[in-house]
Amino acid sequence: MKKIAPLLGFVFLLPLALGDLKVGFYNSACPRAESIVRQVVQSRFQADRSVTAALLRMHFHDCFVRGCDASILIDSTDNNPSEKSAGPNLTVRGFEIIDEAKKNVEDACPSTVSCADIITLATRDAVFFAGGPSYDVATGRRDGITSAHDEVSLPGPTFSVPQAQQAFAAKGFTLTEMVTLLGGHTVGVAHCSFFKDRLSDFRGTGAPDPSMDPSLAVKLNVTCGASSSGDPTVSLDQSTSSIVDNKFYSEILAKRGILQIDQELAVDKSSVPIVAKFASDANGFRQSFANAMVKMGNVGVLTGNAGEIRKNCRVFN
Ligand code: HEM
Ligand SMILES: *[C@@H]1O[C@H](CO)[C@@H](O)[C@H](O)[C@H]1NC(C)=O
Ligand SMILES: CC(=O)N[C@H]1CO[C@H](CO)[C@@H](O)[C@@H]1O
Repeated sequence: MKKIAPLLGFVFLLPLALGDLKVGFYNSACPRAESIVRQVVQSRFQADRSVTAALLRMHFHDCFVRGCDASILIDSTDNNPSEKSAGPNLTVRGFEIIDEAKKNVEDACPSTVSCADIITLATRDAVFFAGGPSYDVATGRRDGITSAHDEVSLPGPTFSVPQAQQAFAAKGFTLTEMVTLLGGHTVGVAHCSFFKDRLSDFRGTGAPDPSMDPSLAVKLNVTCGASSSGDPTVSLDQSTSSIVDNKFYSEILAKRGILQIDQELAVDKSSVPIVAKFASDANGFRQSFANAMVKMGNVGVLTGNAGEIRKNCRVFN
């Protein structure tokens, strides 16, 4: 046993080794790869600034299920209900952006650039176009050959900070990194169904969630109210909803978080100092966000000869 333990440690560390990922991995095999992706994201962004939110959430959902292996892109079939068909994935969007980037990259360099790298690069570019930090990402990820809806277990919007922390720790993230990554909610929207429980009879109290600004609760109640049809959406960051900045943190300090988990960050004693720091330090947040995004892009990646380079991001070769 004593002899085996260090060996096991070595074996378990191997898949985490990032030796095969490097900045500029495609420099010789496909020198235009990064600029082709950037061009697609730029033109999509000019037409619709919400692509940043779409890609950020897609990247998170990809990396937190089986690692960043583009498993989220696989279309469901009758005999393989993929990750896309799992509850939390229902509102993930932006697949057509990846399709367009993949098509253009395939035209330039067939079967060379992975879908997993395209998601990572496209997200990095979309963050930059939305006013966020500019950062290098290592590439060389390979695409996974499995995508199953029953493997999707992501943290939920009603999680407490300790519950969410457990989910993030399982992927190697600290509490500070979790608070940083939840700053991704500086852009994008949430459907009423994800937070409506906070607006009335919260947890059977007969009253709205006391941690929400009452005027915000009234406003959201109108948007989400009985007279609205379907499942409306509201901005996660009620201040600057399409800019990647630190305003999300001032909003939650002012009790103006939309999702319960977002508001919890500004309530829980362990996370509120981190929230307060980011709220008052725009540059500190930018730097931390860039670092945390790079780290998220390295979760459970496949490299070398593992997996494959998909030809079509929606189907296994
Ligand atoms: C505890 C962790 C998290 C929970 C519980 C959570 C939950 C949610 C929920 C419920 C929505 C609304 C979805 C909808 O109504 O369609 C959402 C949206 C979003 N999430 Fe998260 N999230 C988490 C972490 C993250 C992370 C780490 C990122 C990225 C760094 C992220 C980025 C986004 C973005 C950008 C949107 C808006 C999507 C859009 O506009 O289509 N989230 N999240
Ligand atoms: C929202 O509407 C419900 C149903 O009409 C009501 O019971 C609740 O008090 C309202 N909440 C707020 C904050 O206005
Ligand atoms: C984007 C996407 O593929 N969404 C799917 C999520 O799952 C539902 C139900 O299984 C499908 O109808 C959607 O097409």
